[in-house]
Formats: sequence, C-alpha cells, structure tokens
Amino acid sequence: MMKKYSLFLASLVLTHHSFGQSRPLTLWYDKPASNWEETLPLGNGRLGMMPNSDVSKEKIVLNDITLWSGAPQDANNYEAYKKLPAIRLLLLEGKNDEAQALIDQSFICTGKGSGDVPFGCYQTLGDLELQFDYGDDRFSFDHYKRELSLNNAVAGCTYQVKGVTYKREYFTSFGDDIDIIRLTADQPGKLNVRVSVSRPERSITTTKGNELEMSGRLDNGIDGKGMSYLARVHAQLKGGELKTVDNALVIRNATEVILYVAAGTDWKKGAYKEKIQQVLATAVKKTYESQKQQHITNYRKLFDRVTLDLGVASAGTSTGDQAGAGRPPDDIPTDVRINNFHQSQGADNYLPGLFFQFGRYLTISSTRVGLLPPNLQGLWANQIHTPWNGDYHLDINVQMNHWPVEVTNLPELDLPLAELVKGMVSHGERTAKAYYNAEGWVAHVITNPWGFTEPGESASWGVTKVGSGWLCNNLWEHYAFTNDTAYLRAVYPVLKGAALFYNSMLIEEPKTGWLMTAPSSSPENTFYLPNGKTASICMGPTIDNQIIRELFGNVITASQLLGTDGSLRQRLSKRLEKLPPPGQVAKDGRLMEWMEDYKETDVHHRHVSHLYGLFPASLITPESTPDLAAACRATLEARGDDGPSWSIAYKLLWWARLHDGNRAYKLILQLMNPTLATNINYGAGGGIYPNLLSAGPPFQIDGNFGTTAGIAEMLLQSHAGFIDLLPALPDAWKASGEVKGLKARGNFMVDMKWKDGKIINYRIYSVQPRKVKVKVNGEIKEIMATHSY
Ligand code: FUC
Repeated sequence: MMKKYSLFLASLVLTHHSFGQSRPLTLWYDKPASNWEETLPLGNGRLGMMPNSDVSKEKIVLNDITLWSGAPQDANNYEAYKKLPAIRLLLLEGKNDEAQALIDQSFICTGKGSGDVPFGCYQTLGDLELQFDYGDDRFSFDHYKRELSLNNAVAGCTYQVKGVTYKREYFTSFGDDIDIIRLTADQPGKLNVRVSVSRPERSITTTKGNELEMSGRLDNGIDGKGMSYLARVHAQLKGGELKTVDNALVIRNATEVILYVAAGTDWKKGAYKEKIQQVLATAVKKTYESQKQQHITNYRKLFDRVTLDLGVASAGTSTGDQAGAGRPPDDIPTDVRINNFHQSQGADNYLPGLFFQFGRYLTISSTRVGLLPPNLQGLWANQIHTPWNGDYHLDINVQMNHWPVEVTNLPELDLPLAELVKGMVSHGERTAKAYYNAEGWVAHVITNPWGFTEPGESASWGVTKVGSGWLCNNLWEHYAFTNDTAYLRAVYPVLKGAALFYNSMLIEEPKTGWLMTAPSSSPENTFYLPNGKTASICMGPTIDNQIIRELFGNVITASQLLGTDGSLRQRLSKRLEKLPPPGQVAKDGRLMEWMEDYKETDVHHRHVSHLYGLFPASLITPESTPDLAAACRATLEARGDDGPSWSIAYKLLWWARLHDGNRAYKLILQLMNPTLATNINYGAGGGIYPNLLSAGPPFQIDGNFGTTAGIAEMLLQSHAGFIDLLPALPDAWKASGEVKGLKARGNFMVDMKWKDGKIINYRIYSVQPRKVKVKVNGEIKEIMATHSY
C-alpha cells in the first residue's frame, strides 16, 4: 500500500551504520609532481591550472578553454556529390576497396584537414613559473605534502625548509573568474621568489607597472592573425618588496604573496582586455578568505548535489595494503593507493568512490554554460600541438565526455555541447549538399569550435557519418532527464535537420530492401573482403542503423510533444519500418558490426561501435531483446577487456547494461591500471596516471568521464521505462553503501541505501508528485515519487 505524497520507504532493515560521504574527498601525495601527468588539475569551467608544486621551481600550466588556433573555413568539396553514384555502385558490387580509393580521391575534405590550421588546435595558454630562493642552493626540505580537495576545489602544498613552514594554495576561482595562488611562510620575511610567465611560441611577456603581461596571437591558417589572448599576473605582498627585473616579478623577504592571474581570449569577439581589467580590479579588492569562500560556495552548489559511499570492501578481498605497511588507507598517498588497489584487485572501495566524484569534479571544472564543452583533454593541455588537436571527436569521445552529466546531477553542464552543435548546423547544411546533395545537416568524425563538419582527410576513418546523429541523440538525453520542454523546443530544429539529412540520403539495399547509409564506415574499424583485400568503407554499418533509428524515434516523439510537423512524423515513422533491425547475430554468435558478416582485421579493436544499441541507446536490453543482448556479450568476450581508457570505460558501461556487476567491476580494475605512458596508443594499455586522469595513453579525459558514468550505471538505470535500483552491483560493493542525488530519466532524483546487496531504504523525488515505476530488489512496482527537491 502506498500513502499518497508520502515518502516511500522500502521494507526497512535499519542498521547502526553511519553512512554518508563523511570522509574528505582528497587526492594527496608526499612528493612534488615530477611530470605533468602527476600534476593536479584545477579549473572553473574556463580557466585551468595544473601546478607541479615543486619546492624550488614551481611550474603551473595555465589554460583557457577557448584558446584555439585555426578559423572557420569551408573545406567542402562541392563536386563530391557527383561521385556518389559511382561510389555507391562499387559498394553494391562488393568492391569496397575500390569505393574507398575513389573516396580518398574525391570525397574527403579539401585542404589540409585536421592536420593543420585552419582546422586548428586547442593549445596551452602557457606556464607560470615561480623560482624560489631559500638562500642556499643545497637546501633540503621535509614534511612535504601536496593535495587537491574535491570538496572545495582547492589544491595546496606544504613543506619545511630550514625550520620554516611554507604553504601554497591554488584555486581557479568560481568567484571572480581568476586564478589565485597564495604563498605563505610561517616566519616573517622568508619568501623569496621570482615569478615569470611564458609560452613556447607566439607570445611576448612584458612588465606594466608592477605586473606581468603575456599576450599574443595564434595562427588562423589564413593571414596568421588568429585568436588573440592576454594573461596578466599581479602580486600582492605582506611584507617584503617587489621589483620587476627582466620581465619577471622579483619578490624579496615577503611573508605572504597572493598571485592573481587574469586571462582571456577574443573568442566570439569578446572584449577580453576590458574584462580582464575589471576582473582583476574586483579580485584584488577582496580579502583572500572572502574570495576563497565565494569560490567554494559557488563550486559546492554543483558538487554537493551527489554523495556516494561504497562502504567497506566485502570479505574475501585482501587488505590492499602492501605498500601501506599497516597504515590506515587514508594515510596512504593517492599514487600508492592506486598501486595497492591494482595489486590487491580492488580491496579499497574509497578509491572508486573518489574516482567517481573526481569525474564530477572534472565536469564542473572543465565547462561552463555559455562556453565550450570539455574537449579531448577537458580543459587541460600543456602543449601547443595537443594530441588529435585536442578537438571534438564525434565517434565516441565528446559524447562519452557528456555521459555522466545528467545522471550525476549536473544538467546545466550539458548545455555547452548543445550550443556547440547548434553552431555546426549551417556549416553542416553545406556539407550535406556538397557531398550528398541532401537536405538537412551532417557532421562526420571531427569538429572544432569553428564548426567543421566535412569528412576527415582519409576514407579509412573520415567518412563515418553519424557524428551529427550521435550528437543529436546526446542532446535528446538532456530533455529525457530534465523534461525541459523549452530546451526541447530550442534544439528541435537541430534534431530535425539531422533526421532530414539521413532521411534524404538513405538508399535501399536491394537484397534486404532495408534503408542504409552509403558510403559509411564502422568507426575507425577495418575488415576483410571475401577476396582477401581490406576496407573500411561499407554500406549501413550497424552503428549507423542504430543511431538513425534512435534519432528518428526521438524526432517523432519530440514533434508529438511539441505539437508540430505531423507530416514529417508520418514520413519518418514509415521510414523507420524500413530501417535494418537494431542488430543481427553472426554465425559465431556475435553481434554483426557490418551488414555483411565481414571478419575484422583486428579482433581486439578498441571501437566496439555496433554495441551503441546497448549503450548509450536502449534498443538492446537483456529483457526486451535477449538474443541481441547475448550477442553483445559474445562480442565483448571476443574483443577482450583491454584498450585505451575510453574503450575500457565503454566496456564497463556495456557490462553494467548487461547487469553483470562483477564484470563491470573488473573493468574498473582494468581502468585503474597505474601508468605513466604517454605514447599515442590505439591498442591495449589504457589506465590512469598518478593524478587520476585517464590515460589512452596519452591523457584523454573521456576515460574519466566514461568511468564516472559507468559507476552511476552500475547503481542506477532508467532507460527501460522504470527506475532500476542497483542493476549491476558487484560483490565488492554489496556489504553496504549509500548514494544520494543521482538523476533518473523523467526528472526524478534518487537516494538509496543498501546492505548485503539489498536496498534497505530509498526515496525518489519529483518536482511534482508523480507515479513512477521502480525496480527494487528484483520487483517492479509503481510508487508515488514525492514532492520537490
Ligand atoms: C578516436 C579513437 C582514438 C582516440 C581519438 C582521440 O579516434 O579511436 O583511440 O581516442 O579518437
């Protein structure tokens, strides 16, 4: 029986356990970072800092999410569509390799593609360097500690030299939108430091009064006059004196120094110099404590929405304390703890909980409403030429970056992606015409803040054409989780335009009568043709069919909800009937990646794109399509668990959707493989760096975000018409646990607590009291979600 509007409580077996996230969420180390992959990331959605906290030579890598080289360009080949019939004919004749050669000749983008400007590249803003002088070159230090608090988004370090305790504190302020670094010594006049700022290219640093100014202009690939940027460094002292010498601030005998770094770019023609001036003038007037308080308050409005406690690892696992020599785990530095976790195969539930919250921290730090979504490295880059240009890859990476956003209750941080996508539409309409003579808009595999939508420069990967469809399905998820009709109305033209494109370019495959894309590819994968040759180009790869099926479904539902486009709805519904099924099972029991049962050239290939229907879509579920779910399982077994970190994280999500908690957990262990490798990796060997950032390698943030989404998916699912509590709880987390504040589709918020693998208490909140179906301890029931949250 249910009491109307009352809290619904499952059969209660209350315990005396105290739950809640009472332990501080901290990453900490007992030595300075000796390379970038050990430095701790700070960010306020625009500005980023990564300090190495070295005792004598502090280097803080600076970032600005908008700092891109390149420019808008038109790299469409307007003759390409003329080759479409010939390419399609070759595909229908099974001559995929010849079709691929023709595409390389005449169906890719013009110009240099992603290899150079004007496509451009996300770049580091530069380095702030602090050279400390302790009066003696051969000083030693002790009592060293370096840390990052996820609770406060503040990093710091402390150490002693010659009996003086030095402290540094760093934050990228959510208050005044400025980088702040405070240096203190616990004895008067003991701070001697030289502050400089630089960038490997295209910059000059000058002094203006008592400040440093670094400015420059990046290459746009047209006339060299690309994006302009400016960083100003201002120091405030307690005691001591400041001089400017050789474009550096030389500070002698101070007791406290507060450094302010105000920076910006002219992205979207913003009046950045004026803004910097104003931000700096405001910030220096505030006390350090009030600035810090404002920063923490603003940050916590987002971060504190979710708490997670995974309890204590169940019996049967070892103590995980090889290197800890009997110390309680919180006394073990994070890098050692990662090693222990890996060696002990998971006897530390705090670490996955920390990793989950680190993902949320990274989302909050790397994007902001009105700016850009997190790129391949989120916000953090220490190079001019970042790997893969630090761009937005549309065949997994940028979408994975957004998978934790809704479920972990940060919905506004999905909006920058929606803005980026809106900005691609007009360009994508030109691409649709140029290559397919089609209506609507399309994007292929890569984009940038300049709206690139053309195919990439090589047929082997560049012609995958569901970039736009996949992005639109991601945009739909924001509506699915929030029920925000105004948002849906705003993005509907984008979704509709994407659907119109596929609708007008699909062709009927004669053997099956199904409607298919042609030419396309299954992202970055290659197969053998019956004649032994290899190709990537094909017709109707499974992922295309799934994405288009989902997109048409979303546009149909959206048009109904918005009461518009009745005839389009009918047209798309008819077309839906002729799409291939969401999956086909091959002779060997695996899900088919292509329409033909081709053999892939690499059975362990990192992309497993044809499982899109299992996640992020819900076209395949163990309950509704058990045969296809079994084929997904067989596919995952054959592909193996290794790969770049994003690939491991994706596998974790699929096993969670298959309700195999222990296997999902195994993937978490795989992902927490400690590494320092930075070579570009397309095969096995993903893991995490000592700073908990995920390693493809190199550093790619998608593995972090994918894992946070994966852990959420193990605890809560809501894609099958009901809210499923603990759908994939591994044995290691069974003993007890609690999560609060997760979101479910339909704009519900969920709190729950479990013991011995069973829910003992839960609440489902809704803005308005509403009925909702929920699966609790194996039973689906309808309950009343309670009032507002
Ligand atoms: C895709 C992946 C690579 C890498 C790159 C940024 O192309 O296949 O592994 O993650 O994006």
